[in-house]
Amino acid sequence: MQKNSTLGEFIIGNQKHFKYAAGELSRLINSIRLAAKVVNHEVNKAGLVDILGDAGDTNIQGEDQQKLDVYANEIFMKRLINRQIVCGIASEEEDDFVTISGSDEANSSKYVVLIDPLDGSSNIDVNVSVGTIFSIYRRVTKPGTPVQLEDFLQEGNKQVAAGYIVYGTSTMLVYTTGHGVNGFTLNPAIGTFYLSHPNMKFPEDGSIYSINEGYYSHFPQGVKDYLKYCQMEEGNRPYKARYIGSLVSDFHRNMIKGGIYIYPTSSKAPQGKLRLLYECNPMAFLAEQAGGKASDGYIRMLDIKPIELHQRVPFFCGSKNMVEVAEKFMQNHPDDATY
Ligand code: AHM
Ligand code: MG
Repeated sequence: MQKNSTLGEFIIGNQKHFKYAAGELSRLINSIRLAAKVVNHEVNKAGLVDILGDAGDTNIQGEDQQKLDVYANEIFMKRLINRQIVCGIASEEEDDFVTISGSDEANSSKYVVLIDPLDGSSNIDVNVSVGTIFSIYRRVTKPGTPVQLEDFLQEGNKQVAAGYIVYGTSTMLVYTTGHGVNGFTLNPAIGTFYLSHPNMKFPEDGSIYSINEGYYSHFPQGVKDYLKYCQMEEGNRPYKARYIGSLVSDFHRNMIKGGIYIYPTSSKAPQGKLRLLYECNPMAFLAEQAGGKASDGYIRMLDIKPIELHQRVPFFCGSKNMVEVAEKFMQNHPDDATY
């Protein structure tokens, strides 16, 4: 598919890659694309909240102003539910998964979606990029019956598609269906995503490390040792430290420039902070599809068997060689593998 083709054209043009229910998956990705445009519109107006009223206030029509993460959650949920193209959704913003039934189409739908509607939302108030992360699986229970928890608690290696939208200096949708990673940039004037970054690849090596180093004293020894390694004067080191505090943006930059992102366990967050199902697995799938690597420091992220919807895990992700070196430092402390 040539550069400059639209996302709509690309989705249709690549249907042949899917083994089953291709039309259904295409329509699902299309719905995410449409919801992303609505959320993008709202995110871009975020600075005007100071003029028009704070979240939590009542606006001129007497409606409550919403926080953007709540709004984004509603948009994605509503779009997917109304179009009746998935049988279940789990969102970082919801306590439990949502079962979609009603029409024959939803009842027979084969896909479930897991979503973090607005990740890094604490960055919105300060005009820093945020993102949406999504992950799609085929259900494992029988179509036509209500979805079950086991449909969502699948290993990341079972994902059929995953992606993110980064609301940055420009808005991009980046996704994979297991055949490489492609990035599309929104032309806001006409509301169309164009293929701008075909076949994205992590450089095998890099010189950027992204971690919240403020928590250094709380990190496990393997991470502390790796950070000292990053800062040592040797070869292409010391590395640059770059941490936006918005996973999607940090990942996006590292994929383009080469780097590693780490959110480890700490004495403050003994399981880590990031969620396996909504954040780590989709990013890990994208990373691997782009030639990168992702793990919990010890085992491949995509092979971790989830035990609960909102499970947290430590996350090491990025350029292959960098992740492998970080893993070596972790493996010197095997006791930290149980968290
Ligand atoms: P969120 O889902 O509450 O937005 O938290 C996830 C975000 C990531 O985007 C980011 O990398 C991380 O939290 C930053 O956390 P910290 O401020 O602890 O460094
Ligand atoms: Mg999040």
